[in-house]
Amino acid sequence: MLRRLATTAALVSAVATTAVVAIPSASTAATAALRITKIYYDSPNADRGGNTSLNAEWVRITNTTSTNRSLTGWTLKDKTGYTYKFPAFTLKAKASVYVHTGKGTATSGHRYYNRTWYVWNNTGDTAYLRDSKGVLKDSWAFKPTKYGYVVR
Ligand SMILES: [Ca+2]
Repeated sequence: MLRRLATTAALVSAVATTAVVAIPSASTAATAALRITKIYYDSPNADRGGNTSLNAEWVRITNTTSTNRSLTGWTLKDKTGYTYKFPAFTLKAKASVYVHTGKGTATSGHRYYNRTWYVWNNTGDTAYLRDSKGVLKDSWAFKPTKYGYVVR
């Protein structure tokens, strides 16, 4: 009986190991051309909802390739479903764009959700980057750090 349990445990372990190995290889995250590279989910100081504070909360998306890439119609979304949708937009080769939570004037490097309250949960959240067809291009489930941001 003990032996049988041990065999079963070994089998479960082997299956679990296979699953763990399979997830990264099936994911596009590690090699995503357009990648979420930093999330400042907890803006400095108390969350009082001022526009400066809201804009200190942001997500950085990086074009890791050496060619310009269109982000037109792409969306950035949190777990709750708060969505920023890119209008006609091109992210240049090796460039990054910051998507801020608050209001502001959109530029080639800074975009704005135009929200009046925070998007990214200080207790951890998930960011999803999808193309104009809704295909998931990158995602990042993050846990809080002592820095208030996560980077990769
Ligand atoms: Ca936050």
